[in-house]
Amino acid sequence: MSRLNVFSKVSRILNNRTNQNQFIMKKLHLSFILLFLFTMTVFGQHRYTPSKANLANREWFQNAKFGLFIHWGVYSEMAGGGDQGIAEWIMNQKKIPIKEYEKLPTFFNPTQFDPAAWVHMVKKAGMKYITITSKHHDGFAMFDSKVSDYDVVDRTPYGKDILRMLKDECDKQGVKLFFYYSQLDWHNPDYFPRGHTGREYTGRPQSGDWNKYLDYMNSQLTELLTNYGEIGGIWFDGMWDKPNADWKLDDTYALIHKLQPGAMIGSNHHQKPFPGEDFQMFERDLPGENTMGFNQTTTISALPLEMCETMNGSWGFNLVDQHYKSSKQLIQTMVKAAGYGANFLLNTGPMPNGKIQPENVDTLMVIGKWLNKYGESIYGTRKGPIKPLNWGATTQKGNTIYFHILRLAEENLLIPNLSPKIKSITFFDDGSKVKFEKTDYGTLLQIPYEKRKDVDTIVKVEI
Ligand code: FHN
Repeated sequence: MSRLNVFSKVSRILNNRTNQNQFIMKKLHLSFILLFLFTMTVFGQHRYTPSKANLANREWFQNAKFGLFIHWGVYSEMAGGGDQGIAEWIMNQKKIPIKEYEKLPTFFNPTQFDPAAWVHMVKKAGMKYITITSKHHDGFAMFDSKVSDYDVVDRTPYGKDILRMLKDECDKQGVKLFFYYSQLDWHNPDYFPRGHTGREYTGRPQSGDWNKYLDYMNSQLTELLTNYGEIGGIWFDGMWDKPNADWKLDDTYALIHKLQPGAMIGSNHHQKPFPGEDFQMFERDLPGENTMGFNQTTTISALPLEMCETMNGSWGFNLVDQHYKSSKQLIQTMVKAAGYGANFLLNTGPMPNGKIQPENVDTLMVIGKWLNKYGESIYGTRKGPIKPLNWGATTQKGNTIYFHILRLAEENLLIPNLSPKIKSITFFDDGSKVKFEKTDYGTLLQIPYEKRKDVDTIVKVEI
């Protein structure tokens, strides 16, 4: 072999090696980038560590168990427009252009709004917190916003900050206040590109600046988190209108947690919780269920849970919807929710004069009376050892398990054998002993018909 040949062979081998090395290096480089991106994503997802105050609030929230949801806005004046539908959606349902809808605030004058009476009612109902709409999908703020004049102070003859009035009263009477905030907005032109709702009929130009909208939203949230003292948290809704948009949740959530580290964030996006959220909610369904078609996920996370429910079929005040759920039905739903460890957020839509519908007040008072007697089996509990079933649910506090028997055709209830061992079983109402027997199939409890309560027969099991 000539020298030249040897040289070119060696150089070919070396070249190949270099190419191979370069290839390996490139591969390594790419893997590195991918690893970095992956770590960033994962790290990003986990970088939120709830503050001590936040964890304490989560604990408080889980103990509280029962709250009032309030859907109040200028839509209440239309009272559902004679339809059975969801009254707060009237702008979208009836395709009312912004120009016309803006007339509603000009005669919104709830002179009979008495926040002290509202909060008093809440306490009598056994509720521990309120979640009120600060802005619903129509974009109208029920507080004094400085970044927009489309609010209750600037646009209505009433001219007072509803949220401030309510917050002051909540503080006086020791009730926590959460703010519902709709990310979806049918009024702001920068909510663009539009989502599934609030489209052409609104009369907005076919242009807008999405980032400007997010700034607007974050500014309003800043107002809510700085001007009203300590709040329970923010209850988001509306992301489902534009599920694929870049909501920059990390920024918004970080802002909220920076302004009030204790404030809890929840979002009704109907999916499993996103990083940065502090509780998970279920709309008109028990956790994991999907009878209404909202809950896209059956995931029940380890976060505190909440189920929200209407008293009739509407959130906002609806004049013609008389399909009220009975207090029995609502108590039983609350009990089942508690059996999942979830809070029950029961809604009312106040009337345009500022009063709460008497039908709703009556129902709340019945629930309050029930809780007054049986609250021990709900407040401060966590889900019990047996998942809610047709017959009822279980809740637990320390070594006490509460069996809530809601419907049971037979006089016996077979439950799995519990560990640690059962020490005693008594009826909640009169403390009398419940006869029980351990079998190979489980423990058989005797629940005679004469001991039954109409709403909930509670049996206390000590382990
Ligand atoms: O569209 C809203 C509706 O008006 C109401 O506010 C409920 C409450 O959970 N959430 C949305 C529907 O998912």
